Amino acid sequence: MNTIDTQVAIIGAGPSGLLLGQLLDKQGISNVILERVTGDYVLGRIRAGILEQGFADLVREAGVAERMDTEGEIHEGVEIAADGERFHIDLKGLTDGDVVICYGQTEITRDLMDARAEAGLKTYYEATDVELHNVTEENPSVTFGYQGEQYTLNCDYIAGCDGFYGPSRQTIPADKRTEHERVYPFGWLGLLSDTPPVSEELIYCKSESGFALASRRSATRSRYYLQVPLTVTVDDWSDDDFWEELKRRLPADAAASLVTGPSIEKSIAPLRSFVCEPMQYGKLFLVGDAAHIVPPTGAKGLNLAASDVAALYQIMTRIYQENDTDCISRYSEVALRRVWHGERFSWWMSNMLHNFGDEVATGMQSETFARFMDSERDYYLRSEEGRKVIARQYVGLPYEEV
Ligand code: RFL
Ligand code: PHB
Repeated sequence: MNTIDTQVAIIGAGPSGLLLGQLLDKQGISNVILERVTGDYVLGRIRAGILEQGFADLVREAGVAERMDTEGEIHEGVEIAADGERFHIDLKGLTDGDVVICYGQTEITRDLMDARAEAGLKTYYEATDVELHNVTEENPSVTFGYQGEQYTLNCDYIAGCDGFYGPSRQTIPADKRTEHERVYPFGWLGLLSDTPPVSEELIYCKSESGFALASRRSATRSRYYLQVPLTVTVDDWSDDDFWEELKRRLPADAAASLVTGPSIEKSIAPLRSFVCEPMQYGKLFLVGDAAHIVPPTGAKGLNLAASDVAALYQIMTRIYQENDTDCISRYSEVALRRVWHGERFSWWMSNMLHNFGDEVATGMQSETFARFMDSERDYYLRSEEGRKVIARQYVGLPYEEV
């Protein structure tokens, strides 16, 4: 058995784990990351594209912002196309000048991985059988297998950054946590292509045949999504089928100028709202998707992971620099307040912009629910105060001090 000592054990080398590790290192707090898959596998997962200001500032604080600040695109607005019209949400004008940055999660992850390697910080990729021990006691530890040998990682604290399916959340006894969940009756089929995007700004589209999103990664790389039933698989959709359906759902003038081409990635993500309460148990802190999932409609998943990281980073800094452990119990409260705002916004945007068909999840007839949502769009998209509410939440609510 090999033994390693560190201050903070981080489980998961997704954006949450990597960003936390980098920030802690800046404060001289030692940390080791355990990751189940290879670095290339992590980089192959095509996910978020929109970063809030708070996230970008945290990446700058971690000293890893150079490429994000040169290659990332500043987006001052987004469009919502619905009911035959295009509505412009002027993010910058409707907030205090706030904007979002369009820069892929893959790129942020790559930048963080490179910085970690450069700083000589340890990540065990392809770690097996990761198990957490003694999380409510003085000396927690994590055991794992690596290249055929067994390891024990002794630590002061554990950050569970291991996504929705990781072991951290399950370590909290079932009678000590409450899980809230809403599974939606559809998923998003995403397609990445090296084609010029159809629009400079993102277009969220509500159409008769379902939701679509026109997003981008750069002037030459597009990312599009279609709402699809849960019964289909990626193999059911050829590239030609995808482009044809996308044209049907985009506003007519955008569809007319759409440039199509071969896909370089295609995948389906189910839509879910999920929150685990509390997010801290003894010496274990849940961070990001390990504690909460949002449907991607509000572009909030990665951004909520970042606000968790910001809160935990403050707590760890206070523990190690000021010997203040009282702040530990504030983590859940502070993180969850912002998480629930993001959950509500993502749920609401999803309700407004998707077709729910015959699903009656709200205790009312599906046609009645659709009418409520028609009215919701009518009010929020046609009035400036409505667009202001959307803009404020889209750019992100402020971070709270712990
Ligand atoms: P991750 O990225 O899932 O990383 C968790 C890591 O933990 C590892 N792991 C383990 N490691 C060791 N031992 C084990 N037993 C382990 N089990 C798991 C996993 O291999 C993985 O590497 O969680 P993290 O770091 O919290 O990051 C969260 C984000 O990835 C997620 O919230 C966003 O991608 C959500 N999301 C979006 N968020 C935004 O803010 N803006 C967006 O525009 C946006 N678009 C999206 C999205 C998510 C999508 N999908 C596919 C779900 C678009 C899509 C389509
Ligand atoms: C993306 O570009 O992948 C993306 C952008 C905005 C969203 C979801 C996904 O709301």
